[in-house]
Amino acid sequence: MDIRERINKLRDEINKHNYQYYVLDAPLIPDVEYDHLLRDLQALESKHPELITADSPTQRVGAEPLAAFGTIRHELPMLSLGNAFSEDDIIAFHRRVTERLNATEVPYVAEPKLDGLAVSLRYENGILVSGATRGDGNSGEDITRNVRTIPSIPLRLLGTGTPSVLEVRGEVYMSRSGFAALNQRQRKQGEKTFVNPRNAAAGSLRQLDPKVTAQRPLAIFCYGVGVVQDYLMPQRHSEMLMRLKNWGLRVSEEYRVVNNISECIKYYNEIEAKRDILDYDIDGVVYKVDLFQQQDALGFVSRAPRWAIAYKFPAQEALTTLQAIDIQVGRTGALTPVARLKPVFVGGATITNATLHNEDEIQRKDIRVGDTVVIRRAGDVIPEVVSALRERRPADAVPFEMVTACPDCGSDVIRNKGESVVRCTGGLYCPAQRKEAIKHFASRKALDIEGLGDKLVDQLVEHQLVSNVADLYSLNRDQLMELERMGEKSADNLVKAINDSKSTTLARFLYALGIREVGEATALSLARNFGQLSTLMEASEEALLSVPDVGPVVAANIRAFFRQDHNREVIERLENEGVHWQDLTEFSQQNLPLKGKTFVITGKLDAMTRDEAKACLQALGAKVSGSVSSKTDGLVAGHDPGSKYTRATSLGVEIIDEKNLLTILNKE
Ligand code: 5U1
Repeated sequence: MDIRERINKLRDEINKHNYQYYVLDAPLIPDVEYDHLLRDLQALESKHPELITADSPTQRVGAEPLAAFGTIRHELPMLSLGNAFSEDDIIAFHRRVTERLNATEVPYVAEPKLDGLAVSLRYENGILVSGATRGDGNSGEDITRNVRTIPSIPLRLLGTGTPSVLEVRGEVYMSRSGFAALNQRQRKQGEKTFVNPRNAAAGSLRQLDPKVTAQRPLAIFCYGVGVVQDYLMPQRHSEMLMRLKNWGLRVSEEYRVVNNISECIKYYNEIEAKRDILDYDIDGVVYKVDLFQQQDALGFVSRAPRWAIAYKFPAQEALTTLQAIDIQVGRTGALTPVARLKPVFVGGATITNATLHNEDEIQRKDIRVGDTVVIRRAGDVIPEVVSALRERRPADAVPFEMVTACPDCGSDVIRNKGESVVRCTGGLYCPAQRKEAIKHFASRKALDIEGLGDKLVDQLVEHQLVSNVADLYSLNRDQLMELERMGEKSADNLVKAINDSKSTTLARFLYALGIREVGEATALSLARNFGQLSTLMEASEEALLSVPDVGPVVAANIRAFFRQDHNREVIERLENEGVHWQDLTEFSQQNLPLKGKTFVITGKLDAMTRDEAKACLQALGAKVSGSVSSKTDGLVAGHDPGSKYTRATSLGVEIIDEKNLLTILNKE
């Protein structure tokens, strides 16, 4: 047998044992023998490095740590699940399903709902090529190098006849026993311990150094598929689970086909009763319509399938004393009242803080400092204060009053009509918002400072080199070179990029200020309508309301922002540093390029929502109408345009596809 054959044979042998051990939980050989096989393979590969392949079982851990995760777009979105909290919710779900399908009996697959992190794995011709977090459902972080270290994730699928492309969806988690061992190890080494298995799994999966991930006891349960190419799909989800298992992917042993509501409820009760003896955390069960054909017929509502639901276990609750209410300023300026609690153990963790959501909730629940309160913790959700026990209220309990100034920077706070959130208005100045404000300011659609990424902003703020956006313009190469991973050339490039950003447009500058709800389109509208920053800064509410895309809330946000001396000082400094743009006064409303034109928008656009497209067109002076008539100048048509498209073509109205729209809007 030649070397290549010996290597391949060893790899097949090791892959088989991985499968037996990690997927079937039925090892065929003792650990020492397995180690022996692995060492033999390592020895052969080190003698013949030219024969090493990425899917070899020796190649789980990559070499160098990454500086940051890249992004992976999910070819099919990763969906989220609707929640049910009672039998009635499940009955209602079943009714919706049967009514839509016009069927009396619908088989479901019931599965435990793991309390871990959703991931998507992509196999091409049977080889693992990438792994991504769920992210926002459309794209997530590229964690390929980390998922490769997880022993129950095969680097190569077993068997032949696998799809040319297979996206597998599943949950990465840490077993309870693994979690306990990890924390013990962390304690011994004087390192920080983790609060619960979910946090530990999340922290481990999001390590930039895959060697760290490799040392963490992570595992996966696969529960579905995304894109599948060149493969005859089975008719049922339950069959697909079997196929995943046969390909070497780990699938929960606990899934079951259930045929009616009473079987669904029975399954829930059985799993709940088993919950404490499982070696992993679950927070409920999931029901999925078994037949793919029926799933397709049911479709989706927004991001959640109509054919599946999570029936969550009741949250865990405990009693404790509310010692104080602090105000926390979030990265975006939202002020959240946070309960400081007498430490209490609930749902597997000691809780000292819990959210009180907002001032209305506190008033509605009549919660006072000194009260005995009920704390609830559900899965990965931040613990919350549910209620106060009035009968235990001490005479000196203190009612809550919301602050009128930001506790971090002293700026005024604002609460918009119809909103429950109170926000700090010192966006450019407030320390709590510092990092976010700078990241936003430097982002591509704002001042577009190439090379000034999130990590660098974190460092600049942490090294106290930058405390607001104006400080960026006095940075020099020597200061930058003190930062991690910053060489001479990168420092020079960044200084140049910062300098180049000084020449901008008023619209970009306004967007860069990060005024609440002033997105790109609104900023463009404001720039076109006011032409000059100074006019906008002094604009009355009435003047602001006359701008397309500006309603009372946006107007109030703009006025509150420019009212803060702190913000005005930063703007003045930016102008003194040389940030400039062309005066747009000549673009005042009469000269807007689409003045007098009427458009209708239909179908789904990729680059923006229909509302954003509408605002952008309005900013250029166009009218946007809801229906097509002979007076319509153009129909902007995205995907699946529907009847407006038919009507427009029959009336001879010009059809504008998304590419043309972007050209019109000058966004290409
Ligand atoms: N077991 C299981 N967990 N889980 C989570 N199945 C499952 N399916 C999911 C999610 C988010 O989503 C699909 C139904 C789309």
